[in-house]
Amino acid sequence: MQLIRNFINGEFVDAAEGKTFEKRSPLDNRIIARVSEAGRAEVDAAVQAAHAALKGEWGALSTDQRVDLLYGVANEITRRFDDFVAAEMADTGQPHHVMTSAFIPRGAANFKVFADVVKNVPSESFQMATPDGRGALNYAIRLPKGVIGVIAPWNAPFMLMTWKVGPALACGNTVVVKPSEETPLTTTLLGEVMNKVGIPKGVYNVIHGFGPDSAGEFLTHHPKVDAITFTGETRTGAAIMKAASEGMRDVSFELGGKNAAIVFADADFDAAVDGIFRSAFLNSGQVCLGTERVYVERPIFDKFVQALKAKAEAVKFGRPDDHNANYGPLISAEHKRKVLSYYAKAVEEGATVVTGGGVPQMAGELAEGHWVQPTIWTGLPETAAVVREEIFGPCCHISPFDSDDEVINKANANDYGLATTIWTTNLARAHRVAARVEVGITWINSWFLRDLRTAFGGSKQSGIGREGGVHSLEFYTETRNICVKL
Ligand code: NAD
Ligand code: 6OH
Repeated sequence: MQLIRNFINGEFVDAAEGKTFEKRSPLDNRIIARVSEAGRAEVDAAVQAAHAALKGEWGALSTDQRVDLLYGVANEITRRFDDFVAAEMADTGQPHHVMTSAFIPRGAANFKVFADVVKNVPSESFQMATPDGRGALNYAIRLPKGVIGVIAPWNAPFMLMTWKVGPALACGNTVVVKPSEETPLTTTLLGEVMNKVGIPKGVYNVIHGFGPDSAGEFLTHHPKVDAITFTGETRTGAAIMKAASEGMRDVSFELGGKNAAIVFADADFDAAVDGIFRSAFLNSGQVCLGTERVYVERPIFDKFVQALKAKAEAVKFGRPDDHNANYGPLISAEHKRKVLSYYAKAVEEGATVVTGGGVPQMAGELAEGHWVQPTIWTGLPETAAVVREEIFGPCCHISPFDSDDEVINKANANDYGLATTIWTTNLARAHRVAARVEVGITWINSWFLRDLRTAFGGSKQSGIGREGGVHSLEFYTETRNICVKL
């Protein structure tokens, strides 16, 4: 049985107490690895190593030298592309094409793009007048914040973890990463890449474990962690924020969503159906930016529901490497229970189940996996739990609307505010509506089209702060102003 170790100060290490937990395959619930669970001692060793690296070789590098090393990381991820694809497929059970077209290339891009950003960022300067007429010059320098605690989720593990680690290292910080207990593999594999390309010891550290009373909590409470960046559930974010208040540490949070899609009757119909199919069901609906609420203008409502139903019913469940399959399971038995409890609740609340609502028949050992059907509901009021709460599964509720004001009010009547999509050929209306929807990210006639230089993050309970391009520098560096009397 494969043992997944912690990666501390450039070495793969077991926990001193020898504690391990199991990693099961989402496909068939088989145990595929054991994972060494970091205790307080390992978390402390990782943070101390990260701290020492800041004061050592890493801290002494020029920006150009750091940038070259990060290009090396990106290239080495690309060279070991197949290993990362295999590891991420084993962890998540998601299809091969999702890994190769999106999630793993983004891992490499997350290092390359932020290396480019730090290389090209201008610095601020202001000249000022002084009473003696000679003036003064202010200029700003950016310094790394220090040791960054990175807490990552399981839904797109490699992409979301490197989205934090890339900019953190580009800015000269060091990191201690706690991947989700559900997805330990690619984060650990990245340790091999770091050693291969010569990233100094202690710059990138990985500790495995759970949240409360485990590695996550030990890391977020560690006094030598200077800032915490987290992607995951809003409730977990609240617990981490409390921990960060000890010592006044900064946080950056990408949290949950209950994203609305707005489809106007004049939309390119097929493009809208395709886009919403992807946004509701990609990665088995386990995408924070995914659509769980669809609002369709009344004249095309029935036609739209039928078209989305047909696509949802055409998915082919199967293993990631089965070329006849295109659809994977949920991450865990626990998550399957949660999603199915919402499927039951929708029925209790009086939904019309357009399609799905249960589990597919799987043959052989796959019958033990965490499969659920893509599910579409109609007919619920906005107050229903499945219309208000984040489910994070392959499901959406579709309701009709009659006016811009009505649909904007409905889209905004939610505690979350992560992303929205608007589908119309009337671009003037699209811009007007986009400005009024209370979210951090709006796509018009598309979904998940990502330029990594743009601001990314959520409004309301979907997050704190923005990352992406120069916005990441605001979190991963500290700006100091120097005033020179001339
Ligand atoms: P989660 O909050 O359960 O766990 C995320 C991470 O936090 C895991 O590594 C977990 O071990 C750790 N953790 C849990 N409790 C902790 C604690 N008390 N202290 C420290 N660490 C702790 O989230 P998840 O189930 O892994 O991911 C799904 C959630 O993530 C969904 O809500 C989804 O919307 C959200 N998400 C958001 C974005 C975004 O960009 N906004 C992206 C992906 C996922
Ligand atoms: C959530 O599941 C997806 C988040 C995406 C990003 O953080 C990104 O950078 O594209």
